[in-house]
Amino acid sequence: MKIEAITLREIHMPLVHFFETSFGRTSGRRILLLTAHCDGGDGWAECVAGEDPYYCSEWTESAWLTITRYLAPAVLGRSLESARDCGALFSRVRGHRMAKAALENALWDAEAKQKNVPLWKLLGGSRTEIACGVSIGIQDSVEQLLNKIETELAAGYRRIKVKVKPGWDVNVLEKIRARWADITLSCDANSAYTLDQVEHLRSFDQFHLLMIEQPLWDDDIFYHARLQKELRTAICLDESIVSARTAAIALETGACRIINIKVGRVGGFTEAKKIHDICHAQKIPVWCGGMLESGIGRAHNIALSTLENFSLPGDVSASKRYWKEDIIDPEVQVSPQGMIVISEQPGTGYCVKEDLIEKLTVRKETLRASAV
Ligand code: OSB
Ligand code: MG
Repeated sequence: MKIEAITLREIHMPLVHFFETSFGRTSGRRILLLTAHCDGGDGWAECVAGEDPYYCSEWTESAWLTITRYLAPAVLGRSLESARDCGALFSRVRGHRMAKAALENALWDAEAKQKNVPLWKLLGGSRTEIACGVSIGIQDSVEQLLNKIETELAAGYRRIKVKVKPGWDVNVLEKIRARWADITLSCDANSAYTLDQVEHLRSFDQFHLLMIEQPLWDDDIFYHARLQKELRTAICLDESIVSARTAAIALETGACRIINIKVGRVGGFTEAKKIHDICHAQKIPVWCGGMLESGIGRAHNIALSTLENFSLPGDVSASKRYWKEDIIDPEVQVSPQGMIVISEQPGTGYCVKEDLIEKLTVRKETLRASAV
């Protein structure tokens, strides 16, 4: 697979409904899309970095610069046996995992098309359909949140996750449980608490949640291990797990009992698969997280979710929850049973709507191997 050129572009897409977490509210996305032009055809991927460095240190501009100055030049003009091999070419660049994932995953997409196989099979997946949950942000009122939960349950989603932060947690969970005593429910704090709040976090146990996601600091596995000992509720780590190594440490220290895998956060499919395998060997269930992706990133999340140990419903939901019109065809659809059926087509099974993408593009740059 020879990498002849790379196109990076930024598109703007307004969200159907704002999304609010403990670190802020998003109303529209600035999304980076990367196209790897290879001799066997184009591969596409999305960089999931946010507009601001709040979820993690990467953001749109850092990803753009890291890709154009360091990552693209490391692979341009090269012939790779497989996408898996590009990790070694990036090893000099510390961090910037979302930027790395965009390029590596575009090569996985190109490789699947070149080999004429579905991406999910190339990744080693086996599921023919995947279970879906939803992540519901902080709303303007509890009433509004309850209405949203009602809509998502009616649509068939199999797990409801709500965002929490001090002041929007126990009071909210109480109202949810009063109305739905038995639904599969979890919460995500995006690091909104500290270890001083153990007693408060312990009070979440009464809601028999499936998990509490990332209660403490992103860079602290040790304190999560301490906290997990104090809680009956399983801790799920998101931000803290940035590599197979951090996943191994989290499991060895008992910092969590569930892991959320986001392919962007960990630097690409190769690392995501490693984390999946480590968890599988230790009987720790994983699920696929989301980053408010367009259809291109969403299609990659779907492919990853077919791996065997993705045994809990992911934050992989239908296109229409996010976008008036998605940039892939068909759009991602979720059945009334809360499932996405996996395509047998080569590549992701979703076509990229290049004309629409062109219209949404606000910035574009094509990089080519420098002539010798
Ligand atoms: O913590 O899982 C998170 C969105 C942006 C940043 C972080 C997170 C999220 C979500 C949304 O929870 C998941 C989705 O619906 O894509
Ligand atoms: Mg999370």
